[in-house]
Amino acid sequence: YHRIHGEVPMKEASWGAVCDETGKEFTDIIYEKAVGEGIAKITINRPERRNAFRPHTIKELIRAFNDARDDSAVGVIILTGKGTKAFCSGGDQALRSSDGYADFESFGRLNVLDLQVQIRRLPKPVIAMVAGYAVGGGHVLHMVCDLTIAADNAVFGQTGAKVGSFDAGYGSSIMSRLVGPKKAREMWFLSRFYNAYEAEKMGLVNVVVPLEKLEMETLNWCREILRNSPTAIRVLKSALNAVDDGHAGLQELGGSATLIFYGTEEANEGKTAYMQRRRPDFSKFPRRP
Ligand code: S0N
Repeated sequence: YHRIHGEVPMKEASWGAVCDETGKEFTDIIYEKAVGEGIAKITINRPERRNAFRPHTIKELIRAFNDARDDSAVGVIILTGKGTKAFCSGGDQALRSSDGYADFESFGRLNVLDLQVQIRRLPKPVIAMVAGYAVGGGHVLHMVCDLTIAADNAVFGQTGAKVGSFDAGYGSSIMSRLVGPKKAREMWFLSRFYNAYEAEKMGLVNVVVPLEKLEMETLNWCREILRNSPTAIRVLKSALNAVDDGHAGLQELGGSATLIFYGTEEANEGKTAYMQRRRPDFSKFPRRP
């Protein structure tokens, strides 16, 4: 039979809070998993700063994403911001120094770049759930996610040229892929903000929904994904990124191929023969056209 879009029943999730790996509570993020469902939700929790991130925020995000990656019960991850005013407003400008962003440590960092790579390579879909502003480094974060569900109050834009910074990595190359090279230049050179519907038209977001339906709609997308083959999705994610990510993209895609190959009798024959100190017999395995 043919399953049609929207068949997944609409229901709220029951969220359970997750601590960090040492049992301590996170300070700059909220990390939750939906009870009985394969959904993790990571929320940047600095609403008084429009969810701007400091190095510590990024460290916590990286730990939460690591946990979600390693938890085989999790199949899809939501990244969002606390409250309705902002998804994320980028790097905390109050902490910007001459060598990056510095909080407790005496040296600066741009560790958000590590987080971007982590999201990109994570073999599970990451969905940005955006209410309010997704600007600056916060805009780049939603772009590196696999899908973006936007509330009708969402606002998108890059501020780099205005505040004296730029993301010449994924922030430029992925944007150009998403909206095309001319529009990408417009976004970066003019530092304009775009509303949710303009962003949808530009190809920056998948869908725009009323603010009050944002989480429900995002959960629905998660549940639809979770009905599908995790291996197919894993390989598709790495395949969709492979060309743009060059050697690293191919390595990710190749890793998935190896993982799948390990599950075959043919691969097992090689390992078993080694362990039994005999010559492997691959003669029975087909040399497919
Ligand atoms: C988001 C905006 C548009 C919201 O405006 P609104 O609603 O009028 O609120 P405000 O009154 O402006 O803000 C409320 C409070 O929040 C503070 N705040 C907001 N954003 C930030 C921020 N990014 N850093 C620090 N504080 C922030 C306000 O100061 C205010 O506080 P109070 O109440 O105490 O006055 C508007 O707020 C806005 O435009 N924000 C700034 C957006 C911005 O320019 N972000 C930085 C852009 N750059 C990056 O993100 C760089 C990212 C990065 O790490 C990087 C990556 C790769 C390569 C290089 C870099 C690099 O750093 O250079």
